Amino acid sequence: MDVTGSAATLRAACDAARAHGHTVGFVPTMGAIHRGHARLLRQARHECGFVVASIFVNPLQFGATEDLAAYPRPIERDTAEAERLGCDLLFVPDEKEMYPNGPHTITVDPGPLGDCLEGASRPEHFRGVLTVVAKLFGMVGPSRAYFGEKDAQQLALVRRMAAELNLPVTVVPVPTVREPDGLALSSRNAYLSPDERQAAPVLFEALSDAAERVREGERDADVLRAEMARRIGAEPLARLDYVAIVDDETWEDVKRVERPARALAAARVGPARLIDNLLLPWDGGE
Ligand code: PAJ
Repeated sequence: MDVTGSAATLRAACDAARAHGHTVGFVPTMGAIHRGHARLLRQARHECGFVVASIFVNPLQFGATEDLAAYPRPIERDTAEAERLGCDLLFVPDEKEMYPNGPHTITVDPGPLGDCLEGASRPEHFRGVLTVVAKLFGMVGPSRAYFGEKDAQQLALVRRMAAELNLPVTVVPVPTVREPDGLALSSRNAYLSPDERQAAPVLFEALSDAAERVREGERDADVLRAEMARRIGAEPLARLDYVAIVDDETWEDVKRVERPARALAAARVGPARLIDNLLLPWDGGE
């Protein structure tokens, strides 16, 4: 595996891979690689001739009060892990390489879906995400780019960006990887104390409970939302941020679960802000 911090070297390597007839697959990350990231990399390896991963803790997507400085950066372990997972090229730019002229004047506007849910709690977050993802797409020129369903709103926005800006890339969704007790893997789980770690699966439990109720016939989304909020609210170590049930295509709040709908939850557990989501069963599915 080659490792580079240079966008020019990255572009040349991707051009060469394409010239050899390889499909270029791309997995953007902020590092602290865990089994969630690993699943993206494995799928890319399976489907593409040339696999590029990036590690860049993107300051543009962190709010002023967020964990930018504290975000874990175990670069040696990450490099070994990317190599073990079959990555061909690891791009690890510094801030100067990504933003040589300081803050951008041109950014990607996420539109209304950028302002709700995660966007309501983290203003400007999705503008930062889409801007860096657009830049990385421009540098790598991937045919296929892999994103986790764990960050469902991010995945939906990247898909919309690719579709509406006619970017020549297929955005590939990858299912969420979880701990045995249901907690979705996240670099931020490292912030949890043992007690907080025990409390953290409450998000998944609330989402699974909603899915179970739908299976048993409940269709009223307000009933499901109230029950999810009650369940998370009953956990003393969790501070609920939001619960939602949205149409899986439009991301509008639904009244009744009669089409593919997604349940989402966000809560603060100790120092960590955790998010999770689950596609609900519906009559046309399963
Ligand atoms: P990061 O949080 O490092 O996540 C990188 C990718 O891994 C994202 O697509 C995310 O959805 C996926 N991922 C994280 N945890 C996962 C899990 N438990 N199961 C499956 N996939 C998981 O998301 C970002 O970085 C950044 O916003 C980025 C897209 C790199 C732009 O800076």
